[in-house]
Amino acid sequence: MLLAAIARLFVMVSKTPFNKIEFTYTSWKPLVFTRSSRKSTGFTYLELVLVMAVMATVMITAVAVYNPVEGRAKARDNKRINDAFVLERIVTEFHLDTGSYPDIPDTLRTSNTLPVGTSISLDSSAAGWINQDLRNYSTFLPLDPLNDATNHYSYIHNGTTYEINVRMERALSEMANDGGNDVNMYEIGTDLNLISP
Ligand SMILES: [Ca+2]
Ligand SMILES: [Ca+2]
Repeated sequence: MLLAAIARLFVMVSKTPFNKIEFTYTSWKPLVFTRSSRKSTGFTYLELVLVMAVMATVMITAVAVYNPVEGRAKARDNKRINDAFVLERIVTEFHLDTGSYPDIPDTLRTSNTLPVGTSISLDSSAAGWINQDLRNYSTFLPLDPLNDATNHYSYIHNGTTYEINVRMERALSEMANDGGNDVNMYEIGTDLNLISP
């Protein structure tokens, strides 16, 4: 009955000029739409209410499914996970080639801060937020999409192990289940206790 009512409503509206549609309603009796010829369509009040309810539900569902704010945060998190693995590759390949990890040991580096003594740019692989010439491994150093005081990347090593941290906005389970010691960070590396909350 519902689908039939929707079909009848669209057929009637598409074939009849708006100013030619008339309707009458008395109590719970059928609400009758008529053409100018006075031919009854038999469209009832109950059918009209159901059609309006379905349309409202569809609109509410569409808004809930497509949340642009949520979508942008998830896109940023996808970039962060990808960047974390890029950083891991850079650090690992540098270690394989040189036997040491990039930058000086026991010094926390963050992607929103240039190390003292460097004056290029944060994303420079020549001397960026990780103060090491890494141009053989990457054109640029990854930066967090926001790269502010809350959301930025972190890196440290102690000469034998390293850790990389990335803070997500929506990927909470990934941060909590990475085996590290901080549920609010996505942690990768060879020792996830080097950086603590
Ligand atoms: Ca974690
Ligand atoms: Ca950690």
